[in-house]
Amino acid sequence: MQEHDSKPLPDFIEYSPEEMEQRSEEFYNEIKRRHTVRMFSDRPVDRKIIENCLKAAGTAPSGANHQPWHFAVISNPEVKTAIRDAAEKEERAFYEGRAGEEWLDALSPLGTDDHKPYLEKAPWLIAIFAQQRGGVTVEEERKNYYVRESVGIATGFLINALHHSGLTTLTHTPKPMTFLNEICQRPKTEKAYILLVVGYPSDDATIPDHATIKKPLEDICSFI
Ligand code: IYR
Repeated sequence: MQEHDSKPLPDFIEYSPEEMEQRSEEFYNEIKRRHTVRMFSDRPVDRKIIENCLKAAGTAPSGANHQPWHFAVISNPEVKTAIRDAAEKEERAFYEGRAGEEWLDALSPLGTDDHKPYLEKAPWLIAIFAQQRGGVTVEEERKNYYVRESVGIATGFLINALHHSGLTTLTHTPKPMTFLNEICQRPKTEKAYILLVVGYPSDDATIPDHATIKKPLEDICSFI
């Protein structure tokens, strides 16, 4: 390996094979209770929980460790209303035809439409931005690498952390999402990636049957 500054692996924990099997099963049992929810309660959620989950997201692997993400976290009701208004405007055009027949057909079992009340109701919105330029500190202005992969992994960590904390999420993707740059005051060099809606589910929350169809192991992997 090339000469570089390094330290011994600081915090790896070795488990017995039995513990490993148990932990892997427990993790699966926890993560399979994660469901995308579109019916939120307005019950408040402490900022500290959101901050811990964002710290977890920030540990994700990334291209050259440049951590090319920014999380704009919104709880202000006026900002939420502005986001809802802008998102519903785009979604109206989407559902009125911009999506095309094939896409709308794929969405029909989910029951989604241009009505997005959760953008005002849920206590937290997290607008996730992908940075084309940056570096290992925020002062740097270098090229970033594997930006979408890195931000996707960090978003996965965040969704997992929020679920583990006892919250539900919706990975919302209004199309286009460019309005988020202006509302969240982010530079044009950042691209809105996903708008995560975070909170408790409403008491009458449901999930579409369609969303519970998960491909079995043999259909998602091959051991070669
Ligand atoms: N952004 C729209 C449409 C939508 C698209 C996909 I792909 C989904 O899995 C769900 C919805 C909306 O949020 O309604």
